[in-house]
Formats: sequence, structure tokens, C-alpha cells
Amino acid sequence: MLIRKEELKQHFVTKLQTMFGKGIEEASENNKYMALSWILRDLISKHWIDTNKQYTQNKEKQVYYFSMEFLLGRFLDMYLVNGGLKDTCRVALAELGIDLDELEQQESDPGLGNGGLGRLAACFMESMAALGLPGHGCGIRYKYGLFEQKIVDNYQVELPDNWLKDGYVWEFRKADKAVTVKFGGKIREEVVEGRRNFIHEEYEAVLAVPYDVPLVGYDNNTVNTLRLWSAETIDDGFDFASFNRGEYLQAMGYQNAVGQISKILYPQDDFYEGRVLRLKQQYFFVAAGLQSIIRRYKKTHSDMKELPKNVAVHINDTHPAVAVPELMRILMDDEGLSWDDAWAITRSTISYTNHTIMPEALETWTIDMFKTLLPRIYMITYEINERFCRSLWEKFPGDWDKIKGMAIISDDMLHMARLAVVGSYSVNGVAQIHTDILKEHIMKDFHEFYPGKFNNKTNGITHRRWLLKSNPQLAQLITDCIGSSWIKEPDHLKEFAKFATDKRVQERLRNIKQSNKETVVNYIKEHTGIAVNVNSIFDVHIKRFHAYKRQMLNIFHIMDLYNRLRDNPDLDITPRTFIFAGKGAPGYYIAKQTIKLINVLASLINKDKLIKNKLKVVFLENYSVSLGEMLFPAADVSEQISTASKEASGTGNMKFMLNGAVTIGTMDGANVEIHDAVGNDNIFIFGLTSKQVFDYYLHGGYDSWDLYNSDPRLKTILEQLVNGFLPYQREEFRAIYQSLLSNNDEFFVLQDFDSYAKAHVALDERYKDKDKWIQMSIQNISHAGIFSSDRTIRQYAEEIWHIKPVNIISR
Ligand code: F58
Repeated sequence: MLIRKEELKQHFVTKLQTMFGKGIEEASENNKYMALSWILRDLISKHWIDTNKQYTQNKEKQVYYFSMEFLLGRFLDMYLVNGGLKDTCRVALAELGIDLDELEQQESDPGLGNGGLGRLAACFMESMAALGLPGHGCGIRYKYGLFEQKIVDNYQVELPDNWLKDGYVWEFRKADKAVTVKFGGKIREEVVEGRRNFIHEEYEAVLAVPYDVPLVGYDNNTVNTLRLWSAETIDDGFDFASFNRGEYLQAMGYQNAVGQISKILYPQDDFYEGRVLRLKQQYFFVAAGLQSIIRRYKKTHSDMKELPKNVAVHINDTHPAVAVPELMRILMDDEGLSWDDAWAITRSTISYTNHTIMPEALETWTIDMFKTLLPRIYMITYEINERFCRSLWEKFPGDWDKIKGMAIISDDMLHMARLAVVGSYSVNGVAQIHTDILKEHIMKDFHEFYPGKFNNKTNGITHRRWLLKSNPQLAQLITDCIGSSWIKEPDHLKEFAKFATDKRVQERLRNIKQSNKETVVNYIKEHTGIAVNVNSIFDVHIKRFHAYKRQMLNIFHIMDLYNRLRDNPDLDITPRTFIFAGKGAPGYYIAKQTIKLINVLASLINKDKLIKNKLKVVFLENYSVSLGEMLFPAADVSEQISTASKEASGTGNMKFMLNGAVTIGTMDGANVEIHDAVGNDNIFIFGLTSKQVFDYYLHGGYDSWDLYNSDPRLKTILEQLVNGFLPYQREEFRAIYQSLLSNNDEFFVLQDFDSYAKAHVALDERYKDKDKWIQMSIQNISHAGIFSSDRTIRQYAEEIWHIKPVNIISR
């Protein structure tokens, strides 16, 4: 994007005047943020129009990424970086006496996702635009994002995240592109000239209004679209006819019910609850998204059979799986195609990514609920299931158990993962080990039935946000060493390894880490009052709270370290600061107790003079993309300690390594591939393997009481949870104690404790060798290129979607 410095300054002053009637001196920070953003909006719009024009004229194949979550993060800085305007803008504003960094803080950070899955979708959007691929997002414009977390009396309290309260400058409301989505009602069948027609009657109509957010590619003129749908009432919702008949409450009721649909993001962990509103949200954005895709398609094409050649629809987990029957409905009921044609088109258009193997996270809906809310979609799903079961019967005659285990509808439930597999042409896992587990365990029967359909696409992160934007000093160091080609070709980061033993580079890297740590020290002081030693090891554990992610294992290690330090305050360890951040689902008791335990421990440890400041524990509230952007660059150690087999991939692990932190982790998810990439010497691996975990689950043989009785460290720690050692009510942490002992420690915290503690000892030893450590750090950065989402997206584009980059010409 092009704008000269003087022009920018002039525009800025004019915008402040026209938008707020103010000069620079009177304008608030927010006024200035808005003025700058509007200038950028104007610049982006031009490229956006050109991109769309070119896509349409050339009839390029488009991919649409359907996701219930997009955890976007702030955009101003990202747009400036990708648009090549950052330096011009920084200088122009400085000349007007304005600090760009401060303006960036004005932007709200849209938390439209729970965690990794939503953030992955956002990284994918960035990479698609950067690679010049015609790829767009489709999701929900939640009025409230993931709750804001406050810690009150050590405990997590949830507050609404009203991210739209000051408006959102990056969205474009497109009222003229609104579509109608129908819920409930009845289906009447009618036969006309031998063809059965299905007429939907007495339904509730909801207006889906799109808000488009531009996705700006890096240095390439491409601007793709993230379309977020908002639910509104038809006719402005106020039905005066009803009002006149005295049905005021009914009219208002409709308005309220519609408003609910896009009101709030469900805060969930990997546990799934079949709530009707969630199903409504799913169908709402899927139906709206597909309608708008078909409408656009018909502007340039007349043959529906050509749809898969021109459009790919990707579903991010099973949340948008109703896309399968909905596309069938559109093709048959609206477009008049036969079942067989519609089915062939649907199954060549839709592809699906699985993100979890946790059985409790796999979505199922009761037939009753599904049928009542989506009567026609139910009929179609029923027929898909009938036909699928028939084909199973042909292959496995009489094997009822197998058929029941694969049927889309069984035990009065609809199994969405099965629907997604049957209705798509590609199913992928998100790391090699995860894909293998899908093929060999969780979806074994499907893999055998559909050979070739399952494939792996290891996750990635956009290195432009997670390094270029968030760690500019490190980005500059890399560029000084190897040139700037890594920004477009992250594989080139490998060349940075040549500098692993270069003293000057080592020194610069050390200083950069130090300065990033200082930023965090100040933040911690300001937000928690805790004074942290910048020379301590920053050991960081940031992610959603879940038992399988084992924040508890980290806590146990901290408690053990604390016990040892109290026994021997002269213990020879490098001082450590353990930093946690993350949210627990509001209804997830153990997760919230774990957060509380960390805070209680922090209050005990941080003020204990005896341990000579060798240990600090910090919990930072309200984890978000922005907080992550500050923490990843400051970390020395990355905690990736899930029970092997449970973490499908993890992507925080990649953000840490890219910023030079060293991983301590299990052989789980993408850790396995990180281990392959950096080699055994540059990572600390410990714990059970996924095979050992499966063996325990299948054959038993694990008794957590044995470990309690045989390892005195564990006995002490477990008792400390319930014997009044912690400065809180004595029984407060009984549930944790019980989950580990009475419930036999489902996630093998006690089993992995010893090898985890040993890995930490090895890590501490290595850290003492400053040269060795910085070399490890450089090796991690240099081998992070394959974990760029550019690599992931290229694989999706070539191997699943069959789309190619488009060179956008724009002035
Ligand atoms: C995550 N899933 C996986 N789910 O846990 C993680 O290993 C993986 O790296 C990531 O997906 C991307 O593939 C995840 O974040 C959710 O947030 C769900 C949202 C919907 C409700 C249940 C949790």
C-alpha cells in the first residue's frame, strides 16, 4: 500500500477534524486511533475491491473456511506491517508528537474463540492472504466474545467481554447482502410432475447480516474477506400488526430470541454439552454462509455440477458439520438437482479437520432437538445415514456392532464427526501423531472404509504476527543476519543456524530476550504488584486450563521445588519465575480450582523470605492474543506437558520456539515434530509415550496410590493440598486431591512427575551454561520455519483444496 509521509500527516489532521471536530491537541488517544484506522480502512478498501474484481473476472476457485471461532487479535499493527506502512506511519505520527505503540493499545482485542482452534483459524486467514490464495473465512459476529477473566480472592470470576462497545472499525456491515435462515416449522411434501417437493412452512425466519473484515496479505495487494454473520429480526423485528392485536410480548419475544443467536460465544473446554442455542448458532452461520457462496457462484457460473471445481468449503472441526445436509438441501430443494447429483457435488466440495480425540468433546445431538429445530435438515441427514448404513451392510453383512459404531444416527443421537467424515472428501488431523491416532484408534473403522480419505496437515502459526509484529527486535536481528526473505519464505530461517556460535549474534539475542523480559517484569509489577527478577528463568505455561494439559504437573513441580528450598535455602538453582495465564471454562470446577491453587501458592511463595527470591509464581489474568504477543518473546522455557496422546497439536509450542524459548514437553501433538526438527539436544522431553498411555487405558495396571506410597515427594505435596499447609480453607483443594488419588489420576500426573522433575534438573544445569543455552535458543528459532502456517496452508491448498495463488494487480 502506498502513502507518503506528508500525505499521511495531512490526512490524519483532516480526519481528526471531520470525524471529531478536533485538532491534535484536543483529540483523545481513541480519537487518534480512530482517525488513523479510518485512513487505513480507505487504503485497504481499494485493494479489497481490486482483489474481488480479479477473483470474479478470472473465475478463480475460492475456498471458504467455516469456523465457529476466529481468535483474531488486534489488526491495526498487523495491517501496517503487511501493508508495508509501519515505518512511514511511525515517523509521520512521531512528527505530529504521537506514539504509534500507544494508539495500538486503543484497539479492542476480539476474543471470538476459546483457544487453539480459533487462533488457528485466524493464522490460516493471514497466511492465505499472504500467499495470495483466494481464501475467505465464514463465522459468527458474537456480540460478546470469550468472557473477561478477573481474579478475585484467588478465584476466577467471569465478566462479559463487550468488545463492540466502542464500535469496531475494521468491519463493514453489508446490509444488502443479508440472507434469511429458517428454523423450526413443518415440512409439507408435494408431488409435481412426478417430482417430490418439500415445502418448509410455519418456520421462524431470522435475518443473517454479514459484517466483512478485510484480511490483508503481506506485500502482495491481496485483501481477502472474513465474513461474520450477525442475527437480526426481519423487518426490524417490531411486528406492529402483532402489537396492535395485543401480542406485544410475542413480538418482543421473537426479537429477543433472534438476538440470542449471535449474542455470545460458548465458553467451552474439550467437553461438549448439547445445547439447543449452540445448534442454532451452527446452523445459522452455515446456512447463511452457504447461501451467500451459492449466490456469488451463480453470478459467474450456470452449472451446479461444476461447483467443486470452483468452490471448496472447509469445516473447522464438526461445529459447521450441518454444512453437509444444508448443501444437499440447497442443491436439491432450491436448485432442483437429484439426490445422486447433489451427493456427488457435496462430497467433492466439503473437507473437514478434526481437532480432538477426546471422546467427551465429540459433538452429538439428540434426534428430538435436531428434528424440532431443523426438520428438513433432519430428513436429509436421516437419508444420508440410511444410504451409508446400506453400504456398510454390503461390506460387513451382519456385523451390527460395526455398523452401529459407524452410523451417523445411533442410540437416538446424531454423531456429527461421523456425518463430517461421510459427507466430505478429505479428513485431516493436525499433527502426525494425532492423525495416526485417528487412523489407528478413534476413527479406525472409517479409515479402513475410506482408504486415502484421511491425511495429516500439521498445524502452523503465522510467523508474521508471532515474530515480525510481536518481536520486532528479534525480527530485525534475523534480517540483519540472513536478509528479509524469511518473511515470505519462513523456511529460510534455517540459515540463521549458521550464527549459532557467532558471539555478536549471541550477545544481541541475549539483550533482546532481556529487554522483552523487562517489558514483562514491568507488566507483572503493574498488574499484580509482584516484583520479579529479570535474570531469573522465565518458565511460561499459557493456554486454556484443562486437566489433560496438566497445569497440575507444573504446580507439583513448583511445590516440590519450594519444599526443597525451604529445607535448604542454599540449594543451587537458578532463580525461576513461573508464569501462568489461561482461562478455565466457567462450569469446569477442577480447572477453576487449579487456577485458584496457583494463586494461593503464589501468595504463599512470593512473600516467603526464607527462599531468598529463588522462586516466584505469577498468574496473569485474562489471557488473550495481545497478552500472548508480549509473553512469547519473553519466555526462556515453554511448558508443553500434556498427557501424551491428548493434545492434538498445540500451537503455543510453535510460538515459543519461534521466539527462542526452549521446550520442556511430552511426546505429544506437534512436540513430536518440534523434537524431530530441533534434535534431542535442543528440547527437554520426558514422560509416558502415547503408546504407554493407550496401554494403561486398555489394559489397566496404573494405581496412583502406589506412587503416593512410594515417592515421598508426592506424598508430601498431596497432603499439603489438604492438611492446612496452604493459606486457605483446609478442604478447599480436596477435589484435586481426590481426582488424583480416589479417581486414579486419569491424566497420569503422578506417573510423569519423576521424569518431569528430572527434565527440569537437566534444564537448570543447561541454563547455567550461557553459551549452550543461547545456541539452543538459536536452533529453536532456526528450525521454526516449518511450523509457519504458510507451510500448512500451502499443503491444504495443494493437497486438499486444489487452489492456486492469484497475483493481484492493484495500484
Ligand atoms: C485445539 N482445540 C487442540 N478446541 O486442543 C489443540 O491441540 C490444537 O492445536 C488446536 O485445536 C488447533 O488444531 C481447541 O482449541 C476448542 O477450543 C474447542 C472449541 C469448541 C468447544 C470445545 C473446545
